[in-house]
Amino acid sequence: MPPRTSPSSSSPTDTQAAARAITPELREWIIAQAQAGFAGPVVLQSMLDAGWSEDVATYAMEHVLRAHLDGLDRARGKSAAAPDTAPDSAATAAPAVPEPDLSASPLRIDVGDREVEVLMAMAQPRIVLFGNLLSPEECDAIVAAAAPRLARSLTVATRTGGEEVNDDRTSDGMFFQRGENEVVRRLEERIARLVNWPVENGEGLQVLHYRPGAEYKPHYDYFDPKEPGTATILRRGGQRLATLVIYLNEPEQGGGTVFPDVQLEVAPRRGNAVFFSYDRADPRTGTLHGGSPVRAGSKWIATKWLREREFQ
Ligand code: PD2
Ligand code: ZN
Repeated sequence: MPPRTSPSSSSPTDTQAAARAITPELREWIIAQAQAGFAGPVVLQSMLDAGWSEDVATYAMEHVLRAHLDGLDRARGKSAAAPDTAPDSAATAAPAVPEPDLSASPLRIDVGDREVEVLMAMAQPRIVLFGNLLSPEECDAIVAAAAPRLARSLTVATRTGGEEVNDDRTSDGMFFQRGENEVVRRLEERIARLVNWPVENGEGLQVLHYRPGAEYKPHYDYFDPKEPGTATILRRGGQRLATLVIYLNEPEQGGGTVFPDVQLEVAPRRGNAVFFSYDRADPRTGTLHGGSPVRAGSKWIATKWLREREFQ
């Protein structure tokens, strides 16, 4: 039998509730049924018999199986757009998105030259809070290298594929080239090991500086497929799949990173980082997030966005 429903997920009022109903337990059960050779309608009927609403069951089946198949395609080095009929080697399935290995509920993850702490993990949306990603000295070194190069932040303009000043984002910012200096290179290698995603698929590290009053209003980090400029943007490495926001200092007040869909606020602690992933460009991922206004002091962060393919 499939895992049982929770009262809130058996009759959702929207697709976000449906997305939240996909627990790791349910995901594993659906994949196991598919691997055992049960046809979709049979699996669906088992879920309905166990009390799942039709909406949630259909959504969960589509979502879980698509993400699983994308993972298999990636593991075989193929694009999801060009599937083949090779037999499933499910045991070697790679996740479809960057993902830390938390299967053994580790308190720490060895990233080669450092032990990163796992402070909090949420399944849906996928959000993981890490501690000790950077030392205080490394944070200071990144700020010092970025400070002389700051300019008013631009955001990618999906209408045109270019960049524009955006009133929703009142910070100053800059981008490092990937591997531009020793500390950036070290950080990029750590991130690659932490979330099991190639360094080459990462955009250059972005550094942002928020003064008192500055904020980044809630937004999604993926590129909206409905916007005309998105096709141009996607030529450089495909969609964004995950974000890591790294705190380089501590504002005196304010400046948390908020996830309004799940009413979560992450405190900006120096050296810590919040990771979140989104397996499709859709609000149903629940990854709406923003930077709250800085009330006192200032805030420095570095953001790493991870793409589907090599980012050139
Ligand atoms: O500064 C933040 O907390 C923040 C919030 C939302 C950064 C970003 N998004 C980003 O860089 O995308
Ligand atoms: Zn963002």
